[in-house]
Amino acid sequence: MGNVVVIGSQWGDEGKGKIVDWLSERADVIVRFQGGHNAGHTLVVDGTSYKLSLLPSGVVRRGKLSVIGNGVVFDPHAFVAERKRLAEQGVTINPSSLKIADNAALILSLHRELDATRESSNAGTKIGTTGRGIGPAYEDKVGRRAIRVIDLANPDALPERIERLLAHHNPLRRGLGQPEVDAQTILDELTSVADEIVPFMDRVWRLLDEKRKAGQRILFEGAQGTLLDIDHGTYPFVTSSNTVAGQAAAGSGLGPSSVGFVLGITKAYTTRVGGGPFPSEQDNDVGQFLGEKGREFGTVTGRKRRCGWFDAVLVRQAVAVNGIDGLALTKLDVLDGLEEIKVVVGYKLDGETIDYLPASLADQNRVEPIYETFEGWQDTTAGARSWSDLPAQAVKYVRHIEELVSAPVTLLSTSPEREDTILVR
Ligand code: 2SA
Ligand code: MG
Repeated sequence: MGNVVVIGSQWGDEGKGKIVDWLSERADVIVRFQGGHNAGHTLVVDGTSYKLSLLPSGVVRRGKLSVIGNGVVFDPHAFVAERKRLAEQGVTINPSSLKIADNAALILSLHRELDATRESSNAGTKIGTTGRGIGPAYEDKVGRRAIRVIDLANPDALPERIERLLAHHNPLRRGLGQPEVDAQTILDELTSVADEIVPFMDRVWRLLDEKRKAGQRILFEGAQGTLLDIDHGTYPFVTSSNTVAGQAAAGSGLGPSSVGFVLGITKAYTTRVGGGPFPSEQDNDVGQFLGEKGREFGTVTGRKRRCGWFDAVLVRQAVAVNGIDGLALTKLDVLDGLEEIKVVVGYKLDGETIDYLPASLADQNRVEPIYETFEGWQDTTAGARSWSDLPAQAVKYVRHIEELVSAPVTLLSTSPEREDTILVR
């Protein structure tokens, strides 16, 4: 195995956790390159279940180097809490096993507050965020006023950075009817945690370059999914980072030629959390069936996910924008026992057939899915460990998905257990 980037090809929650864990066993370095503690992975290693939201999956394995890249928005207090939680489970994370990019932007309490205020007010568009302050932190980064990891190592320069930040935030808070924040509060928030962060800080771009030259295998661990990408997703119902494979390079400081194989994780049906368009959503018995059988609740927030049929239009678009080399198809077993299974093969918009997701939100809400109907299978696929264990109809379904989205299925996951993974090619 060379380097691999794992990305979600739908709206997140495709089952990246299990696949990343499977691959991390075979990698030397595991890198997160976007998002923050809005991600959610449950890893089951030797019977113990670990819940991660900010840390790369490599932290639960000995001898792996984990890296938080510059593209991540880093909440220092969430880091301390997650590290403590893992320590209670016997997993120690120290500065030799984890590196945090010195040029990553921080998430502060004021970002979380702004996220919450916006989501609870009726004024703006309710996105249904995870409430972690992700969006506001990225806004400050792009607005060139963020406080970054490196600033924690230079406490003398902090007051000036904070003044600059508050010159933006306090007027904004006043406008939203929120009390102003004073500089000392932010300073205390940062200085109280600096000692627990600074030892992990590193020039990640250089470190990764060295690892690359040494022939080490690097796994890039994406969070969320392509349709939540700030540019390519269902804007404005998206997260605030680029979630596509190209971001693995920009968000880590390793050039694109080293990113390697692009593995798109794809669920055999579709889910999304939060608001926004979802053409194949089944707000009915079918959606209920998928949600219950697939246990579709968020890892971190416990939110119930909306469910619908597989949408080949969306995944085909994800294959193109990510340059997906192969798909890992997950949760096929959730479809076991259905009389018939539907797949979106195109959309109707104003009487015309289209084969893409239109860029405008209004059109995304208006498209009518064109379905193809498959005969289901009554035998179980759960726990299948080879292609020949699968019912003929299930094989047909997988083969047809490959054709519709123009990408081969390279991995097939048939249960949450790590061993229940079929390597197709
Ligand atoms: P945010 O908080 O600004 O990133 O939210 C913006 C949109 O992005 C969606 N989003 C997610 N959707 C599914 N899963 C996510 N991660 C966790 C998980 C979350 C959880 O993997 O289980 O525990 O629910 C995730 N993170 C962001 C969010 O729903 C908004 O639509
Ligand atoms: Mg998830």
